[in-house]
Amino acid sequence: MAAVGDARTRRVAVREGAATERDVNAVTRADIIRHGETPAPIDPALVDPALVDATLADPMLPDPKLADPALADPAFRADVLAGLSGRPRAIPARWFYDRRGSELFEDITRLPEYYLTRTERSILSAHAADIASLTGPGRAVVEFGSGSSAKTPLVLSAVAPSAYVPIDISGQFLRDSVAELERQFPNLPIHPIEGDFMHRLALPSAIESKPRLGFFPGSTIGNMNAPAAVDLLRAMWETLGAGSKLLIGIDRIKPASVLIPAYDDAQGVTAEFNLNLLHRINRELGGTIPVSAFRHVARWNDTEARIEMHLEATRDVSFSVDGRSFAISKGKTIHTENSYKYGPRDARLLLRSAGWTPIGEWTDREGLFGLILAEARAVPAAP
Ligand code: SAH
Ligand code: AVI
Repeated sequence: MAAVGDARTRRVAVREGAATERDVNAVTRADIIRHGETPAPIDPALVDPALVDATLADPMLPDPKLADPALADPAFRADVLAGLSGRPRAIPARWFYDRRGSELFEDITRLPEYYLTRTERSILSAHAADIASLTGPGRAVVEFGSGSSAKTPLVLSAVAPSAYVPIDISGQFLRDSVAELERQFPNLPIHPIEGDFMHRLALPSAIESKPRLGFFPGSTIGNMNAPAAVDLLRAMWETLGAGSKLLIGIDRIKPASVLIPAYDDAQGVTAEFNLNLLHRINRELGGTIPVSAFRHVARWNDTEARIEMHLEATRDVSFSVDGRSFAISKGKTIHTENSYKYGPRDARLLLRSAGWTPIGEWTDREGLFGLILAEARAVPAAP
């Protein structure tokens, strides 16, 4: 999937799959109108209604897709049905990020216990000049899982980019953050891509000839296990190309007494973020899950060096999703997220395993969080 268009006529393509002309033209009228333009005629033959993501629709209009499970994202349905049928029960964390989930994640980033965001931001601010001197000007910045793009201005202001390509699965949130960045950087061409970065994504042709800087902040890499993380970093290498650079934020291993509260905060925002997945299943897949019969659980798994989030049934429950029946006994859980933490050497090894050579590294005074700049190099054979 891909997005094309210059800063004036931006189009956000939708859903996973190849970057076909058909995908690229699957835009919503709401998208065009919101950018203050006369709606361009869309060739109906090129628009597959099943490809138009509900998150792109005007939030003021009732969204028929959300009311009809038959129109729900097939990948979401498949992951949920497989995840509830499998043992242990598990649903991929990327499905947290509907509109509400993205908003709740933003609330998490402001929690006193969630040290990651403010620490990474402070590292970026303190070392912006070093980062800029190692990257050089004129690069197209490609951000993976851009979310609200809250940290992006720090990077864009420092590295004098030639273009910005934010990639995120949460379409409406992506569009809102692009609108905000357009106000802050009116002369910067921005080419958003709504899509799953775990799948191969074609970059906009407008940045074809430009050197690239990948930006992958927030320790989102930690939400993948090691094989998936290496696959993704390799795919980024292929997508961005030899000579590209990657600025990546990776959270570090630290005592459970710091980690657990970061994922189980006193105000219950992380619990709401986790439970929102069940609400999303009910909303989009016609589920009948009794959400109040589940509680949020955050555990530190020291052997795996990861925080695990689960939803635990507080009583025996039975429900249906998309017409299929499920039962979960009291005390059993649905595993909803892993957040892997890395020591500094582990993080560098992870990058090297995927062909990225670290060329700069920064941390905060307490060593809570690591920011690494790496270069896509052909790796020489062993000695
Ligand atoms: N980069 C931001 C947001 C991190 S939250 C920060 O540092 O604060 C993780 C973001 O990645 C969310 O915006 C979510 O929608 C997006 N995301 C998660 N899985 C994704 C996937 N598989 N493909 C694309 N975006 C994804
Ligand atoms: C996006 N990701 C890096 C967050 C994390 O810390 O693993 C998601 C999150 N889950 C609970 N709180 C925040």
